[in-house]
Amino acid sequence: MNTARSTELFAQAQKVIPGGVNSPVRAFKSVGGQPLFIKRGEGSRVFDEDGNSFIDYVGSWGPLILGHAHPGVVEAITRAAKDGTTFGAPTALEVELAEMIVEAVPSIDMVRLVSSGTEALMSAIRLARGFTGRDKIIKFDGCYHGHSDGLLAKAGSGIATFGLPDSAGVPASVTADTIVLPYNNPEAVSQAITAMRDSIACVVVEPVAGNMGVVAPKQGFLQNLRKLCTEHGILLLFDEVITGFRVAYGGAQELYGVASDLTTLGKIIGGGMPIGAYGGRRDIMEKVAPLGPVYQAGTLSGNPVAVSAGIATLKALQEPGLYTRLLRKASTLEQGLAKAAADARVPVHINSVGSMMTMFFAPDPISDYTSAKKSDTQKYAQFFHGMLEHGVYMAPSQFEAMFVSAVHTVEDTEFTTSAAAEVLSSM
Ligand code: KE4
Repeated sequence: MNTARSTELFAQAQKVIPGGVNSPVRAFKSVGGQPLFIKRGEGSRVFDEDGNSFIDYVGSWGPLILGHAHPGVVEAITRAAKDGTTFGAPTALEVELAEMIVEAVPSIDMVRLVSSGTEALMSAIRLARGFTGRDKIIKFDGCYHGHSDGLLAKAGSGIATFGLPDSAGVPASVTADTIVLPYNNPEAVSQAITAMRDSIACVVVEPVAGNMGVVAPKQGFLQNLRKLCTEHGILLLFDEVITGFRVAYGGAQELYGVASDLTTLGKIIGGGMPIGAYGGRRDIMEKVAPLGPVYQAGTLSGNPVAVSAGIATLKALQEPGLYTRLLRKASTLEQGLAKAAADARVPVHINSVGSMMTMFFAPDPISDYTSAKKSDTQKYAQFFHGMLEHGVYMAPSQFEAMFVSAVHTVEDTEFTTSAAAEVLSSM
């Protein structure tokens, strides 16, 4: 595959951008090789600077449930931009998107729009602390909630001990209030809450984990979190930046029938433009400035261009039967990949929820970060590059989700599974 132009651009990029990328995972560090510079996308495909074409399952890490350059979304962006890109003043459009979100997620009475998922989580955590007057938070190992200091924490020595910085530059004093527990482990949560009693402001969780690879909540895990939080006056914060409008129109809350007190959103609600949101119970959201004492602000929060892209996206997602078709497509792909691996006798476990999935190169089922880390990342890297050579762009990391969009075709699925059969049998 000719990648001369990407190679040239990567050399150029590394001179002026750290690692040559504006977000680490794009650098292909965990799969080796050099990143491809993408020139354009259309539907289920991306085209790189050297003219190579790929069926895309990264989907920009989640936003592109309608595929690349969806005509309705592009038209909405163009129309909005022609009227001005941002005013720093309220607009009717952001009210329309807020109303659509409130209508889609019953637990959200009010919502504040921001410009990234990180900003949404950072703000929601501050709000949970401001509302409860408590400082500690619980997060789960392997879950990622953006890069604000308090959430870049790894597990401490034991249950209910304080978290340790998971990045240089994060003070230990900040992660001391972050407790990191194993995902899908109700006992650990009960122990931590009993030990820390009424000093915990919130439990933040990806209701379907996407950042250790896809890991679904075990039966009762989310319901147990709901019960414990209610009993102890702890706010339950569902980070639905990935799952929101992905696993169902109402997100994981609709899929699993568990309502959180606060929810964060991003990705899909911006239709590919920069956006984030946090929302929840009215009595909690009324603590947010200028109404209440919890400060949060943003120059481009709710800007008309991103909001218009989001509105167009959510309107398209309301098409009857869309999620059913999406699930059927994803299931067909999953079965095809699993069969290809079985025929090639390569041990894999595929975890999927709706149209998000991960193919773990591991002999045993994956239900938390400890088991996910047992995956053979070398094998995954080999698979990734083999698929790339065959014109299929998978996630450049074993520990990420891949996404099927509403515009992936049957031919895409067949092409992908036959490519996988060839690559896996050569491994
Ligand atoms: P952003 O700040 O990247 O918009 O959102 C942070 C975030 C919050 N919560 C969840 C569950 C997320 O998955 C993310 C961001 N996801 C990563 C990859 N899974 C985005 C890709 C990247 O970091 O480049």
